[in-house]
Amino acid sequence: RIFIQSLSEVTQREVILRGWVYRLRMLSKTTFVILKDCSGEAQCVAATEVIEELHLKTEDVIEVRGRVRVDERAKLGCEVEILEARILNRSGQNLPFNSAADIESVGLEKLAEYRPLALRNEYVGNVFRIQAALLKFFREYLTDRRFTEIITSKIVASGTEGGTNLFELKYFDRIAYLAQSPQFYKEHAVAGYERVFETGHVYRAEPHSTRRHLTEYYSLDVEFSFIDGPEDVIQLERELLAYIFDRIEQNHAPVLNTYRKTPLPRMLDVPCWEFGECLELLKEHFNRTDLTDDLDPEAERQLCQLANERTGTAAVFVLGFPLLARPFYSAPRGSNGAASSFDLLFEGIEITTGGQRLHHREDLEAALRGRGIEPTNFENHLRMFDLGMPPHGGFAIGLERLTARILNLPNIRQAVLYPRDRYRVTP
Ligand code: AMO
Repeated sequence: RIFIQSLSEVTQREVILRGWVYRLRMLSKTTFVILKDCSGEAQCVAATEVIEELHLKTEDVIEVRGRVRVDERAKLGCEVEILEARILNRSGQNLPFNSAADIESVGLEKLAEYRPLALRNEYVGNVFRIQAALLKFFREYLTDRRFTEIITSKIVASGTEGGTNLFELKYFDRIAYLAQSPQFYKEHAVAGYERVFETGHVYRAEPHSTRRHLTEYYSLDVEFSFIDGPEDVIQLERELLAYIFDRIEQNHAPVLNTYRKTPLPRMLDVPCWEFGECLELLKEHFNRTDLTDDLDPEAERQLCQLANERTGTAAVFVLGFPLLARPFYSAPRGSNGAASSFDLLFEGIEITTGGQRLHHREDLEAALRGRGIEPTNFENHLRMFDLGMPPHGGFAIGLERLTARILNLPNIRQAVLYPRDRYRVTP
């Protein structure tokens, strides 16, 4: 058996191909079968009566024995003359759509409901190929810089991010929670390894169905020690994303260009604006007087628009959010109530939160008390800060949000194989 991608290397030879019938074009004498495997699409040709006898239809799984012959008109520069075709499995009758269909008309619901069929479609399938590449380059960059990959538990005893969006889990005779993020574990791990990263699912009980929220998403977490301030963390993220985007452009340009018209942002040039400065810009340019301690989705879009006008890149780091609006582990920035905590706004939406963390146990205890939380409730976390905790910081990127922005997908669900939201737990 040979993959379709290699057909042009074996012209005049007999080959065996296996795949799906992607398109069928029946003329009176000849039928063109566009066969698809994991490497591409090939034009196969047979007498129409042979195909009729087989009752072949699109989406059937077949094996073809054939001879490869040069044909300039075919996409690959060659086609396969079918000598024998065998059905490995028939697809069902009346499928809800055809994998070669114009996918825009199909709708998100059906695409998720009939995933295997959707994945055979170029436009849908390539989203997850690019997503896999993002993950690969994320791992590659960090591993090459002495970051150790860690894998931590998603069944936990407390929330890490504050707020009420925790999923409760009946855990034998007690209550546990699904992890909102690996925040505590990655902080513990930097006291052992100095530099760590983790990729994995995390859970947020988001009751609202929006285009940017999932209840289960994939978090790309980074944490490292011996930083001097949040700027070091921001710079690492610039360099990491610059590396990932370079690799995507080098290796996947033709696919990328089918989704976006503009090149990927030059991440090394992304500016960093103070939160207070952002509020003033929003007031001046968009008459926004309603914001105090956080940005809303509209403000994120507006700041990206301003960044684009000023720097040619629709991305900006916003640093110095009000301390009390950020989780208790955030380090302060100066003495005016700001946090050493930032967001990265990217083409209209927040894709990252990060910052410098508190690393002295007393400061963490005070931060908890300041939020009305009794530190003893977090003793299992706090005791790790007695074991030699260096100054550290890090960030987390939501993989689906990053994928959706890069590929210009309006809804985050288009960047998840099996989306989970308030109303969906199947398939
Ligand atoms: P935060 O809660 O801001 O920070 O999450 C980090 C990033 O995760 C993504 N994200 C989501 N994606 C899809 N659906 C959701 N419901 C959702 N919630 C968040 C976003 C966001 O920027 N521990 C910190 C990170 C850190 O400081 O290292 C944290 O979890 O892209």
